[in-house]
Amino acid sequence: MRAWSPVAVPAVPGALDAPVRVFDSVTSHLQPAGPATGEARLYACGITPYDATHLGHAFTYVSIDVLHRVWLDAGLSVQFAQNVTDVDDPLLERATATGVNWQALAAGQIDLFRDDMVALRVLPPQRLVGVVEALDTVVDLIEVLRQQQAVYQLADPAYPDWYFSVTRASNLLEGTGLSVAEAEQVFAERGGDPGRPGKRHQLDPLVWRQARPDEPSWESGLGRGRPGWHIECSAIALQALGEDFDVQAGGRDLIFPHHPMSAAGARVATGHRFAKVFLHTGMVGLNGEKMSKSLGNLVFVSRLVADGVDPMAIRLVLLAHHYRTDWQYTASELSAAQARLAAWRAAFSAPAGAPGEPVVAALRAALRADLDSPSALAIIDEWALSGGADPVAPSLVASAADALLGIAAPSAAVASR
Ligand code: 5CA
Ligand code: ZN
Repeated sequence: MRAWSPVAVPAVPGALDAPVRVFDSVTSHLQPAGPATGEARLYACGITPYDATHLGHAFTYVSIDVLHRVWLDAGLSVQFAQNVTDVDDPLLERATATGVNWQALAAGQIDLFRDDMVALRVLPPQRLVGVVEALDTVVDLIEVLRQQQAVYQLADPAYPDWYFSVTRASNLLEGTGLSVAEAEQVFAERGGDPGRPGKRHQLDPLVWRQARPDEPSWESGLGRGRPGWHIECSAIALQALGEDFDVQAGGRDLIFPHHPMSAAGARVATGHRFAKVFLHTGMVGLNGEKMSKSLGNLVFVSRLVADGVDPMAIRLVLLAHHYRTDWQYTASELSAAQARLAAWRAAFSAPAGAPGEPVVAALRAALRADLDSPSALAIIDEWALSGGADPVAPSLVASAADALLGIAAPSAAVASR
């Protein structure tokens, strides 16, 4: 499907000879991410489009966008793919509960998501792939697994669904910190069905669900049905990026079961690693609870923007938190970001400032060391406060803030409000 409009990224003079490192959840260590030269390949787990972009989603995608920008600044090209879970249980449940057509619900929410990503200046993926448009790819991957007897059909006469055999993949729980018993519990909480009779292993994930009355379904060699969740990302990522790509990214709620399950299916099918590094962002909450569609405690990007909040202030709220931390949104976060944005813009439009080169070098160093955006913001704060006589500094630091952090001068639309 169509992604969203491109976002211009200025080139920033100078270079830093340091690898980009991020924290890999599987090894629990900082790891180099992306090659030294050439092309970096990135997959981000996309939205399930049944509720507009909340600040939790925005935090995850802005964090991933910083990695994208840091790679570009390091001279790499970036091949970026993202899925959209445009058919799955929660979407269908919401459509039924609200009496709307599931496709119309998804289409409307995907449009809102695109608008929000543009407002937040998130660089678009080259491939934004919906599950519905990728059905053949998903079925083909399940067929490869079937030839290897890594999937099986349940002996349920009503609904002989297909499952992936997790015992075929080694190290399923590596890096999750979970015992098998704990994993079963988390699996049940996040869409899994550990207790279903007839499964070979309680953690086996559904890969193809036979058609139920009143559910969308498609013909395939596996019977009429629809894909399970994890296998969709295995198939879409492999198709868009190939095996052994650089980074698989998403929120921390995907540490288990989604990412290990997606990786396991892909590994068994291809004999290669899925991704080299698994990056996970912290969870954003409101009033002490994780912000989630099911809890309904959401702050929407589109709502804030409609209320006249500058999207760059929203982006600064998000960047003020390191991508690996869990945090709670409060209104005072927004006022602090608005004050910071005003101070930066004043400094960027001043006739002169303190020398810019050391600022750019420090920004690069902070961001290449595990995407330390809070330090990056502090570096620009300090520069903006210090003042100086260097006439090229304001435009140099402004271009670095734009290229690396995605914080740009007001757009015509925002300025005219
Ligand atoms: N479609 C699947 C991924 S294949 C999915 O998890 N969709 S989602 O709409 O629920 O979430 C989209 C992205 O936002 C995921 O990466 C998820 O981990 C992240 N996310 C969801 N809630 C939060 C939150 N409260 N804080 C931070 N990130 C979140
Ligand atoms: Zn995914």
